Amino acid sequence: MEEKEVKLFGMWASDFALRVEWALELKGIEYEYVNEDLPFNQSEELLRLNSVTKKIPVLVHNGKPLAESLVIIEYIDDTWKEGYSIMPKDPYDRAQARFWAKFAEDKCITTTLGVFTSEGEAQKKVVQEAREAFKTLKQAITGKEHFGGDSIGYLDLAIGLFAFLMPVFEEIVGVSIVDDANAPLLKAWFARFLDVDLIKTSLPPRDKMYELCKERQQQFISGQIKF
Ligand SMILES: N[C@@H](CCC(=O)N[C@@H](CS)C(=O)NCC(=O)O)C(=O)O
Repeated sequence: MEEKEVKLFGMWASDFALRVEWALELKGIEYEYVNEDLPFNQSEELLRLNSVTKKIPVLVHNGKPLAESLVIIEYIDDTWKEGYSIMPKDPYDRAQARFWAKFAEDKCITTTLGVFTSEGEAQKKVVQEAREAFKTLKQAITGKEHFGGDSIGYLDLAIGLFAFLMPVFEEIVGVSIVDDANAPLLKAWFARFLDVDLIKTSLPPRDKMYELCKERQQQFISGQIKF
């Protein structure tokens, strides 16, 4: 079979890889998908392509590899300029979108994983931090249908992983982080984002995801894997 110009190394349950899949789908780019066996059996090819972090996702375009999901999304938008615009056009809006994406990476992802992998008093503390972080995100969505405006864009792809994963994490841990009392605008956006056709049809089965998340939680807690 002829090798495609674009290849994505991902893993079926990876939220970071899903972000890139969404960007490729929005642009209508054809690509070959390589599903990696994580966390312990990365392929030789992946380790060669991303010898720095050894993580997925890795996008290979015309033989050249690129890592880090948000960097890849910007590259996709810069390279395939026609059709759907993922980044905002205005430089200030673009910078703001990057600011909030960094905030989500630094504050929301870290605290959510903290809740997921801690117990007792330590967990109570990090639950509060996570709730505050998600409450703060409302500034970026107030008055808008999506973070990108009327349609989904860069920031929606960056934050979208929570729309699917947060309820799964909350169910496993038995605490609520994004709810109608704490972050109603964000909770409502979760539903709108998951209702976008492209997103709806790309999500892995919830029960399979639930089982995998439980397994990962034990691996984190026992120190077998780190974030
Ligand atoms: N900041 C990275 C995170 C990527 C990441 O954490 N990937 C995980 C899978 S979801 C991975 O490859 N883990 C394997 C490992 O840590 O060796 C991105 O946005 O691309």
